[in-house]
Amino acid sequence: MTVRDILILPDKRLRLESKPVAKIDAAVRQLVEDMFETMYEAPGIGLAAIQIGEPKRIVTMDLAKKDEPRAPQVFINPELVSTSCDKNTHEEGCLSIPEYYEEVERPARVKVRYIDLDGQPHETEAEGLLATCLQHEIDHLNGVLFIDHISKLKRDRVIKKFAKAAKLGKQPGNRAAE
Ligand code: GNR
Ligand code: NI
Repeated sequence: MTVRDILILPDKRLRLESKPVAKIDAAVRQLVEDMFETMYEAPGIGLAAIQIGEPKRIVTMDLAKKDEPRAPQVFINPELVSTSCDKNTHEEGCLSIPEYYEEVERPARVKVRYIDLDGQPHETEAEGLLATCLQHEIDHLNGVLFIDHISKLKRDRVIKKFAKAAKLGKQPGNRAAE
């Protein structure tokens, strides 16, 4: 179990299309463990494998509240089967774009197909935070970030801020770096 480094904007690997998992072997189980360790330590409620530099279609998630016991969930090769016409707006953040939050409108409900760590297929309907988070994570597997769903003005502003910080070898959000 290892806490791994999280890729930060403008790391180009965040734009890669992740590859489906063909076989759930020891390496995949190890990667999932690392993803949970990294996600809990960050802390975040979801993580896509590419965020730790592994372009594989694997998502970890835990939507339990702070006072609740952990509720780890793993989605392998998740696919959006269908999305509702009605939308929902939720404030989103991303561990790869630290300390930037913005409202994002997405379908309110989604049907998702995936396989679990035992290789068993599932299809589930999600709404609320789970629907938002699943869409956010599946986007990562396709090289899409939540800032791609906000206005171009806001997106360009945040990309510029992170590009500048990277050039200075610093992280925006860290006030000393600004
Ligand atoms: O920790 C996270 N919080 C969050 C809040 C609203 C919508 C999506 C998310 S996912 C994010 C962790 C992350 O970057 N996952 O890719
Ligand atoms: Ni994210």
